[in-house]
Amino acid sequence: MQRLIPVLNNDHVPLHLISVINTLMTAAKEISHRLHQGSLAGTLGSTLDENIQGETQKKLDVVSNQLIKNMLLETNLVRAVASEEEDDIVEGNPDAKYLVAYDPLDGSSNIDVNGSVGTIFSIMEVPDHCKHGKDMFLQTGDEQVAAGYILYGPSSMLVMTTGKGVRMYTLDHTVGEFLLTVEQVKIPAQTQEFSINMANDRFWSAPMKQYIKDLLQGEEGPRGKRFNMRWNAAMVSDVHRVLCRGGIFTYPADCREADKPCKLRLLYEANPMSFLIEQAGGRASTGYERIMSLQPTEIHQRVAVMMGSADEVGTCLQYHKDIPCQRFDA
Ligand code: AFP
Repeated sequence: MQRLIPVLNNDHVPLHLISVINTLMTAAKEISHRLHQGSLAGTLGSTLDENIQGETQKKLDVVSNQLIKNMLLETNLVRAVASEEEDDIVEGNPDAKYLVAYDPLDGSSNIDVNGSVGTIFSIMEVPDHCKHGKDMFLQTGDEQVAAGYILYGPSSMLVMTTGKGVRMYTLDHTVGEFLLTVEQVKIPAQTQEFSINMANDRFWSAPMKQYIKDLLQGEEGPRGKRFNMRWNAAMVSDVHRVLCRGGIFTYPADCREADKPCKLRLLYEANPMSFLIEQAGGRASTGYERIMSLQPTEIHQRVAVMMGSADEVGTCLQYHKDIPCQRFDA
């Protein structure tokens, strides 16, 4: 089986970008090891701190964030990093060309119950028009040069793209290498599986309520077929399933908190996942706009997400076209 670096070399990925990706993999191997140690590593549980998102930080959130940040900045190939766990960007080599936005441990509320979690990353280049500060990161998802995630499940898997399709690699712990295990990921256009947190039903907009209501009516309803539901409470894990066998993953806007209608973050969750989904033949939308076309206005901004099997996402978007409503997120 092919190792990661020869595959990237064959794709003519620039050497410095390969080095940045390889550094992320080194950090991921350490995170994978600590996670699989569980409570033996002494890093389960929460800290007494909250991150900028207002979420209690798990010890492994902090450990993973520090690992990735320090290893990336030590390469001297990274101009700056933006992390879910950092209030502001952290500057690196002023002459470097790569920017890395990442969620060090997505799904971290699953850690203490031994659930799947993952690291999500998005890599961009420093734009010609802006060489300093957080505005460097305010680029559309279409500007990403690489994106992916490491899913720490029963096996640790890297799923990534550099714009030439999506490949999956499995970590071989005996040799400490990510080996190519899926050469080309293609999402089926149709599906009978949806992924949403149903507990929020009463807070959704009218189009979303109707879309889900019709799914739940199965064969007798307007969709004319039965659907199944999955919700792992970790975007990495739910999107991985969609990439493996199709489906629609959605975290729509809702009216629970007027000042926070959306949950998922654009720069280091929605954009990298959208890059993967589109490269694998799927679609990724807010319900009204294509996610990778959005112009970010701040590094931790949140966005509504509907992504996966192209035809099913299209059906969901048709409900948003046909049913008028006052958007929570606009
Ligand atoms: P945590 O990292 O705080 O566990 O949040 C995970 C997440 O951002 C995303 O990965 C999940 O899809 C989503 O939140 C789960 O949200 P709910 O807990 O509201 O279902």
